[in-house]
Amino acid sequence: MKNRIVITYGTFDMFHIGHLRLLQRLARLGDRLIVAVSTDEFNALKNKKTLIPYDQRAEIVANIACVDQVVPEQSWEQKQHDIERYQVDVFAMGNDWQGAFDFLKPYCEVVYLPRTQDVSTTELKQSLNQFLTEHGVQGLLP
Ligand code: C2G
Repeated sequence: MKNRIVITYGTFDMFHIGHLRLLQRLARLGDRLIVAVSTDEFNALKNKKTLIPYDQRAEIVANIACVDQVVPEQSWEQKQHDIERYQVDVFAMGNDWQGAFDFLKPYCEVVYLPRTQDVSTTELKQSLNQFLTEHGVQGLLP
């Protein structure tokens, strides 16, 4: 019986409980979880500013117990290729991407899971900036 392979994609900047809960839920969808972590160059394409560089974000995700493999996400177009290359059965994302990747349905199952509420990198930065301001520290996070 073929191992059921799950893949997901993301930046995973300032790794937090929302990321962990999603990865844990994704891991339960199959036997093997592959995570494609967005490179710094690809994040620039996504207009996404990150605090933590790719090599550290990738190493953190690779060391999450439920993650079996980390690969770089370098383009929007690589998903279909990855599905073939890694013999993926399930493509899954948080539902802030609901419907965005339905074009992959001919190649594998496409699943969108509810996001973890009340936590995001943006909210973490806002809390940190508030903390810094309250303690009179300049140079806030972008
Ligand atoms: N996520 C979540 N709950 C949160 C925050 C994030 O479930 N509180 C999920 C997102 O839905 C996403 C994953 O965690 O599936 C990674 O989130 P980001 O690092 O913000 O990834 P993103 O920038 O959306 O990149 O090609 C797809 C993109 O690379 C996705």
